[in-house]
Amino acid sequence: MFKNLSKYLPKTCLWTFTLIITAIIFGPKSLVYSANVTMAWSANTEPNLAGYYIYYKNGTSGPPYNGTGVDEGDSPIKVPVGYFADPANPEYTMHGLSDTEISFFVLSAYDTEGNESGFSNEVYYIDVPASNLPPDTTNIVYPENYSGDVEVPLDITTAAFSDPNNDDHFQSQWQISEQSNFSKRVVDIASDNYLTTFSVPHMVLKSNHKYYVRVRFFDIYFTASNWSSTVEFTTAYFFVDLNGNGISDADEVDDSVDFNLDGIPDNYQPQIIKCVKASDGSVSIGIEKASSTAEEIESLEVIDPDTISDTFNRPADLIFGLFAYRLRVTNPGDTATIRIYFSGDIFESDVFYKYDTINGWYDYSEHTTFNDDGQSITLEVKDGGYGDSDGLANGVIVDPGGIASGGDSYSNLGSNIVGCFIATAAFGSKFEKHVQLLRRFRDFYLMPNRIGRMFVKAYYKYSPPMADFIAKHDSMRAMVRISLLPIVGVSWIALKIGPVSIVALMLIFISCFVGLVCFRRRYKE
Ligand SMILES: [Ca+2]
Ligand SMILES: [Ca+2]
Ligand SMILES: [Ca+2]
Ligand SMILES: [Ca+2]
Repeated sequence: MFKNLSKYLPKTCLWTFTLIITAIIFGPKSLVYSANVTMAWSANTEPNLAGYYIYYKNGTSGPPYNGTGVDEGDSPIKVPVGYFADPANPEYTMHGLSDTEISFFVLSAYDTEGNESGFSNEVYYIDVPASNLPPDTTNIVYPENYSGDVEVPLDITTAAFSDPNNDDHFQSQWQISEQSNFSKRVVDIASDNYLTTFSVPHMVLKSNHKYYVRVRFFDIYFTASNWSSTVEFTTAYFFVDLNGNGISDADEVDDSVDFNLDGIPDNYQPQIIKCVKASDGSVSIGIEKASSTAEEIESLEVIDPDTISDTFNRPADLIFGLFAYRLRVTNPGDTATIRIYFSGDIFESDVFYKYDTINGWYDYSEHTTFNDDGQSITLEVKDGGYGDSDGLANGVIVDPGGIASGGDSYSNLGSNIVGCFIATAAFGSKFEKHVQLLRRFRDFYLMPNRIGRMFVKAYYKYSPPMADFIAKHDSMRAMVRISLLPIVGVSWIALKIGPVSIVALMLIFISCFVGLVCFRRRYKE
């Protein structure tokens, strides 16, 4: 059985060119103990092409492709172009693949200088036994059929998986549509992560709107069950947008915002740019169309990262939180570019992260440009491809993402340490721009060295009660804000211009901290 998954596989492309290869697989099929597979693909046409790498693995789809055990060698198998009898129609046969597990394959090309392209689409191979039967048809248990007021974000859940051969549950395909016959879908995602619960991607579902959902299960041989019976539901009225600009009326920016610096308030330019602010006012973001294929920014919102239940690979610190938008493109499958402005400094060392249901959290650097203004990035996104989380070339791109501080990881301090408690208490929000600078300073200059980490650890141990105390006293808050300003200033210089004396900075931190402790003691007495 052969199938093209055409799945987007994020991979940092280190090289100046990217090659797309479409691979197909065909027989001969299995021998007695193990399978032989021949792959064929469209040849790469770069003049300095030197060969291909064939990557494989067994079990689950997606990287890392670190398979072993094939007679030709461990993954990746390097095949110089001279190997092929007909380089215009390359074919390659592998011997000794597993005949009980699914094998997945991707290809890359390399040139005469050793540069490697990105991956091709993924293909798979499995030898299906004649006795295999499809899994039993499931049914959706939440939401219930004809239910209204369904809260968003929504997790759809099904009954448990069962299979007449007792096979394992390999994958589920989830479809949501505005039509009862599913002629056009707003979501069509096959996931081996969301098997009996599906977290509908952000921005897919509109407020107070009727939808239809269905699901089918796949066993380990990629044999599909029948579709579940369709469930009709209506979302709650969760989005008040009386002026119809696609931004929650409570989260609109005022007329002073002019991210694109053309002298016209962005609020008067909805055809070009749309802006939103976090509900506490600490962060605002503007999204501007940057290619002719970007037809309309339909909707934009700031979202709480905690509403995404999948935390695997999630960056520890999303400097401006997360935001999501819905972009309509001219034609299904179009590639579009947009420019995103932030209400605070961003740095080249930052990393733009995205989340989608198929790939989870991933580094989006390959399609992100940090602009010279230090306040904006340009993103390239493709309907049904990279940067689109609805899994479909349907003319709409839905896209949650955020800026992660590029500093060192500090997960060894325990989970959820993202705030600078004292600064947060003084400035009112962890996303406030002064607090952001301090968080970055911590990540860049304190976390990478041992003394810095010790200080941060002590700080996180002793500062929460202090922060509580500060937050409750307005005069203290003002005083702390003023006393933090020199530190913020030095942090800014360090981040912007480069490392100054770290020891001196840490001394300032420590002396301010000690000063606060003493002050609090005296204040209490
Ligand atoms: Ca089966
Ligand atoms: Ca509005
Ligand atoms: Ca403007
Ligand atoms: Ca799409």
